[in-house]
Amino acid sequence: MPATIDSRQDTENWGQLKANVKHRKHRRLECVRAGLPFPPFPALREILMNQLSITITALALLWACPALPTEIPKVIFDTDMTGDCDDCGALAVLHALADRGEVKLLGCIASYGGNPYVAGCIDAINTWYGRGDLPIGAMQEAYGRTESPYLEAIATDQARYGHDVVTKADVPDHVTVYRQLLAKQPDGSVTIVTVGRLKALCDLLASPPDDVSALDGMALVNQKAVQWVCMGGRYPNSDGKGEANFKTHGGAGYSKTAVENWSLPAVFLGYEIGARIMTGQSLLNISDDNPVARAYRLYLGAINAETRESWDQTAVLFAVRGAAPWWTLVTTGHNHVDAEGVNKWRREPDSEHAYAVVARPSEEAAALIESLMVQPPKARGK
Ligand SMILES: [Ca+2]
Repeated sequence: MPATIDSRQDTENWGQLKANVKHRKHRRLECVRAGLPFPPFPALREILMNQLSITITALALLWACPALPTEIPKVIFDTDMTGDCDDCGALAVLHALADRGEVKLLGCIASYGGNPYVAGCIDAINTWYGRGDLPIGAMQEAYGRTESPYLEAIATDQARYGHDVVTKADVPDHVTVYRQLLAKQPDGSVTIVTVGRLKALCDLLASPPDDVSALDGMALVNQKAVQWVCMGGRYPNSDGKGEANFKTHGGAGYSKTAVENWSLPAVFLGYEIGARIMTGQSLLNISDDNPVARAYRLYLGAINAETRESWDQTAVLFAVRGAAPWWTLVTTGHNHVDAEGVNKWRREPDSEHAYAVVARPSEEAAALIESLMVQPPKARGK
């Protein structure tokens, strides 16, 4: 991928944005779709103003929506935390940004149930960051991979982390919690971030009305969500390669179903976005009392490495801060996913889909993600 986007792409994106903002009713959705932060936050403005090399596009996009609403993003984090450590890193980034007042984390969904300890590891991390009471829903069926170098060690160490969830049996199922979290929120306000396989999201979309809501899953999502941010696929296409979240561990059919059925804005951060952003080294110097550091130490030890790609962190960073300055968006077209989980960007017809393109050197994004992952919790415990 190019380190910076060319001027033709800049012009296309900016022209598309202007047209959208001018002609469409829901200006806020357009800002979300374009990856604009809502609201603009001081840290990003500082970065923008201090970096002379920032593209004109990034500045123009930032100021394009001066009358943005003042609420911070509300996020549901849907994770397959099992076989890789970047899910733990992404959850750490979300908590760090929540500590900075930039996002409200509503709850977590474990989309894998093959290993029973996913929910316990999530709860240990949430408790480390002082949010041990955050709702967690977990896939109760044995779907997904089972092997993990860190889940059981962290989930069962209640003496060290003080959390109260150990296995998926200790929490409700993923659909119930998804529906409860959405039903409580104002209309058009929730960002769903998925950083794994899409079975949990598909189960939500297919869910019938129940005691939680008279709406079926599709209607509930369309009423309560504002966007979906998805780490999945490769862009502009994954021909010949595929991408793990979209293709492996039985995920292909769910990828196709989720992408085809989602009708609100959806932004995809592909394999190529996180693959160049290497992080985690700083966590190796931190005590096992931090469960994220322990997960990285165990995972990196198992693969004999000192850093790891940051696929999942890019999705949460986008969900909270938007595209600029790290990425620009291609917004014209739609993401086509076939039954094998292979995706291809098609220019027509246009849709609510967009995908991210690298706009800044990966080392800069890595430094930001690394700093957020090691940011000490504002408060710990329940
Ligand atoms: Ca993941």
